Amino acid sequence: MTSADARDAGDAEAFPTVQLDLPVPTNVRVRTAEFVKSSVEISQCPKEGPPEFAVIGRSNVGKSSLINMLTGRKALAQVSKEPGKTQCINHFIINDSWYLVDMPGYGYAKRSKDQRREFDAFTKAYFKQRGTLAMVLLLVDGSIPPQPADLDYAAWLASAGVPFSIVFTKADKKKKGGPRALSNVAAFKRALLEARGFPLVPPSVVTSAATGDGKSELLAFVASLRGMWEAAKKRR
Ligand SMILES: Nc1nc2c(ncn2[C@@H]2O[C@H](COP(=O)(O)OP(=O)(O)OP(=O)(O)O)[C@@H](O)[C@H]2O)c(=O)[nH]1
Ligand SMILES: [Mg+2]
Repeated sequence: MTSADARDAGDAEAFPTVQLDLPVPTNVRVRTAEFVKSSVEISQCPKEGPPEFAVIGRSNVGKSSLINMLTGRKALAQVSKEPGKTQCINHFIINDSWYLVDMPGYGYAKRSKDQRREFDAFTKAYFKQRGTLAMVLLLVDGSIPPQPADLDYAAWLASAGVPFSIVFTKADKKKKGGPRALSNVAAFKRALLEARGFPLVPPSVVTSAATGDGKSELLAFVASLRGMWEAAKKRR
């Protein structure tokens, strides 16, 4: 363990974190993953049914890459060095029983203001209206210091009552900000608590689409949430 890792581990324990009472995960493994459809309007999205896990985050943060990493498919979701690649809500069905949903990123400077507003309104409406949305995975680049746009998005999700967890991406990349800077992951959590007034830090996983780090942890987390979803459905 490097000293930075040790500091991360120490900090991780120090943050008050939302504790979910999750069932033991079953059906963790991805056996099949298929593209279902792209939608530019909520009315075009597949009929509500299976639980959905939607991936959101700044343009270029690695949303599509994460979906490919989780499903073990190189090009299921389209990845690009150019930001703004994903322009629709894309549903992928996993094991014929749950959805991974790829979303257009926010904060892409080259889009016009109107276009940005349109994408933003569309994804936010989806988060508020979709009855089968189990969890939003908010992706945050772990290789750079906390960005206001990501903190703003987390604050919006919380204020709108949308359940979300944080997936830190690009853990393989060298951290920017100098050796004495707080680790980016810890700094982001601290900013949520201190600058944005969160009482607790949402659940989080550190990942790399390049190395596969965090893959089994995130799949197990999602499987537990599906277990919780199924149990809640039986009670309804
Ligand atoms: N080193 C490294 N690069 C990554 C990782 N994840 C994504 N990338 C790179 O980051 C760039 C953007 O990845 P995408 O998956 O297309 O990002 P996105 O969030 O879907 O972007 P938009 O669809 O434009 O919103 C690509 O060049 C990826 O190869 C990672 O974990 N590590
Ligand atoms: Mg994308």
